[in-house]
Amino acid sequence: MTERTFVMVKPDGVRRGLVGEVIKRIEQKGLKIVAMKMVRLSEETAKEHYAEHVNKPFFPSLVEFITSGPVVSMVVEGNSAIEVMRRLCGATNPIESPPGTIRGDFGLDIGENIVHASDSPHSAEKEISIHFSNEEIIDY
Ligand SMILES: Nc1nc2c(ncn2[C@@H]2O[C@H](COP(=O)(O)OP(=O)(O)OP(=O)(O)O)[C@@H](O)[C@H]2O)c(=O)[nH]1
Ligand SMILES: [Mg+2]
Repeated sequence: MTERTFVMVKPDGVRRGLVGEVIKRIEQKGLKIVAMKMVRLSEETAKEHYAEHVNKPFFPSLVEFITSGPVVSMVVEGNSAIEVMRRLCGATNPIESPPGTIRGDFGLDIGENIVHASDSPHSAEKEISIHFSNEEIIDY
């Protein structure tokens, strides 16, 4: 089933020059990027994006990190795009993420794991609407 998901290269990924690497893997897989922009998230947007984690001990550092520099935000479309993007990213903790995944190949730190992808259809819809207006998403 064709789905859309929200993907973001996090500030560590941008700082390390991994934007192209992430985009390459998305394209190689056959998924389609239908919206993309570089932005620096406001604290408000960051808190909305990670609202599910508001009571976790790592929430303040998570918000501080995700607002620490520019991110590259995307809407990615394709067959089972939500599950496929999660598989391309790998496990939350890069130490447990197998080689071949983005986090497995490039990360070592759970707090700086390079990339975000929505974890469910519900999250995808919510996150796309937080980060993009309808006009920014291109049908092609
Ligand atoms: N320091 C710390 N950070 C955590 C921990 N669990 C999650 N995080 C961070 O919080 C982010 C969001 O957590 P989750 O939504 O559970 O993980 P995820 O869906 O794989 O990652 P995202 O794509 O960023 O949402 C993760 O990407 C981590 O950077 C933890 O136990 N300790
Ligand atoms: Mg998550």
